[in-house]
Amino acid sequence: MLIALISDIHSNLEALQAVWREIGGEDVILCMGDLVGYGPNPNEVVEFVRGRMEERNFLCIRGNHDNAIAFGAEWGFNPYAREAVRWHQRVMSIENLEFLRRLPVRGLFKDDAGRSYLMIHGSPRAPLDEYLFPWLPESEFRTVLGYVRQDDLLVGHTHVPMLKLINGRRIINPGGVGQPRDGDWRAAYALINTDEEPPDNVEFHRVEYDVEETARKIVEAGLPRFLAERLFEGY
Ligand SMILES: [Mn+2]
Repeated sequence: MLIALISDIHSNLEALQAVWREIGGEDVILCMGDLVGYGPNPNEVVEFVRGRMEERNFLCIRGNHDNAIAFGAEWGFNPYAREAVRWHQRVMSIENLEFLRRLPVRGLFKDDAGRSYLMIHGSPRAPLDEYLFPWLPESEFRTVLGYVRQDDLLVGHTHVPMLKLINGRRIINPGGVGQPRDGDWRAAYALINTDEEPPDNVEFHRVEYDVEETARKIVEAGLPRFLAERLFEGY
């Protein structure tokens, strides 16, 4: 079984389509939230995901931007993010907002080898808000795993790819599809191959997409220009 991990699409349709061309045929897709926010195509991204969730094995949880846009909970957002939240609330359809409201905060998955996974956008301690950055001390990751009953924890939120291994258990972040922040502008995703032995059966991938087009649409929509510029730098 091949499990594709994606996260933080952020209304970037071009990045999602580029990733989908590589993972669309995998057995399972697990998405760790933030379908929307920042980018220019929230309705298109949500409708793409809704359609695929109906026809195949595709699980998706809620991120802090999905939550902010669906419920108006934007505390702690920077001015650019907040402006994008307001813009999303104006342009998104009722049906798509309702879809965001129904996304669960946590997801569970068990693969065909019996390994179990907890999906959460931020961390078990603050599901929508805490950032598990790769440079945190190992003791933090140990503490976090203390709140998880499953074998592995799958997160998003930082937009930085990460693999932490602690006593045979893993914390995996595939990186950001639609707004990478590790200095590489290309869309990020990861693959778990359950035909191989864990923990070394996860691979991180990058794929180029039409970033010029996404940036053009951000500016055209009247969203902050900074949100277009950062896509080229991957920060
Ligand atoms: Mn995000």
